[in-house]
Amino acid sequence: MAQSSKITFFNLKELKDLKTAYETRGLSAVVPLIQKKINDLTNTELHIAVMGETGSGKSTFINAVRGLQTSDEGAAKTGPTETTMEPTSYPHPNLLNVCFWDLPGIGTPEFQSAKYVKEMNFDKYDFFIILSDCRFRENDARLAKEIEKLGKKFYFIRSKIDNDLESFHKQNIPLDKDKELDKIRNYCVSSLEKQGMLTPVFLISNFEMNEFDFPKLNDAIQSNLDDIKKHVFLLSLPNIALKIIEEKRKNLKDRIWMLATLSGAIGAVPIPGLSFVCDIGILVTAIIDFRKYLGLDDVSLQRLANTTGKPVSQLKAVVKTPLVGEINEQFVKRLLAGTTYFTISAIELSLDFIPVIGSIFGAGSSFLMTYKILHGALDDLTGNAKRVVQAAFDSDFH
Ligand SMILES: Nc1nc2c(ncn2[C@@H]2O[C@H](COP(=O)(O)OP(=O)(O)OP(=O)(O)O)[C@@H](O)[C@H]2O)c(=O)[nH]1
Ligand SMILES: [Mg+2]
Repeated sequence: MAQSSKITFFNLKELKDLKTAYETRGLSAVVPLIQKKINDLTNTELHIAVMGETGSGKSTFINAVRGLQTSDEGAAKTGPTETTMEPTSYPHPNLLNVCFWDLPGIGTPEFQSAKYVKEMNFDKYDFFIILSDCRFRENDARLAKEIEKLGKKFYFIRSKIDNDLESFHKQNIPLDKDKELDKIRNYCVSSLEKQGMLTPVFLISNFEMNEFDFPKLNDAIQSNLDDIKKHVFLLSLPNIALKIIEEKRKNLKDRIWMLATLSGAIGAVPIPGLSFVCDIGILVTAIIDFRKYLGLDDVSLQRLANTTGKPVSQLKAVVKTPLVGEINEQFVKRLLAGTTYFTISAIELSLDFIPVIGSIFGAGSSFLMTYKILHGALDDLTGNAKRVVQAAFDSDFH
């Protein structure tokens, strides 16, 4: 199937290893290879450093990208008296392997970039965000050059863009929004150019993360990450736009054949009384994970309600799936028994795209059941997550 032929997450060598393992040692030899990949996709760490002058909005940004308000548990303290003096880590509330680092301000004139790089342990970060709420200065450019020397990526963000636009309203000045944004963007880019740094600048408001250049920033970050880290980063994004939900669906879909293969392998080498339990375990865990990544668990819904100022009951009212209740063995057994609950299209049932092993599993196998149920569950959860986003933002934007 042309549409499904791309196997993501495995490079050519890994696919060859899978094939060889299967051909020489059988199905059970494939299990650890797939298990390792799923483990990487779930647990690979991502460390993101956030820098900029005092008051530029670092802590607020770190909260916003994690879908948190300052008042939420685990949020970074914000405001004029909360200056960060040493690197502070802020784990993502749903993905503990994703960590944002709030680094101390770089405002002093005697700032020494090389010393800062060493003291802040730049080696450990995957990429860097440099924020400013006005133009960028010499210190920002010097830092970026140090980051470049390490072969790492940085992204310049001009924050508080809502303030700039608001000032037009306050003074009753007519506003051509795109023109004004271009002006600010160009101004920031040229302030960096003057420091010998040719690089894009992304305009954002920490209070309206689904607006302005936030989508472009995400695209830029993703384009510079390897497949595994890109997957982890994408899953960490707040569920604030239909595009993000849709990208998460595509990424999670690419995990399903692996989970089904594990389930199928366990089913194909039955341990009396155990195999069924193992298969159920895979399904229970996957459904709970999918739900969390798509922001449909109770805590995530509450957070989105806090962010948007909507009562959580209004968001829950558009959620219409049994998958938001308790997911346990009994629940999954009921799903398996009710074969009509989830349907699957012919295209998705054509398993010829699955490397090596897809074709060996017949109808009714553990592989196929897992494959069907997880496809159905993912589509069901995605539809609900999209309705939640629409209800939260009262619109059907992007
Ligand atoms: N309007 C607007 N205000 C913002 C934005 N981001 C942050 N702020 C406000 O700016 C002030 C400073 O934000 P912080 O996030 O505490 O700044 P910081 O960079 O962490 O500051 P230090 O920790 O002192 O270095 C707070 O009052 C925030 O509410 C934004 O995008 N728009
Ligand atoms: Mg701070």
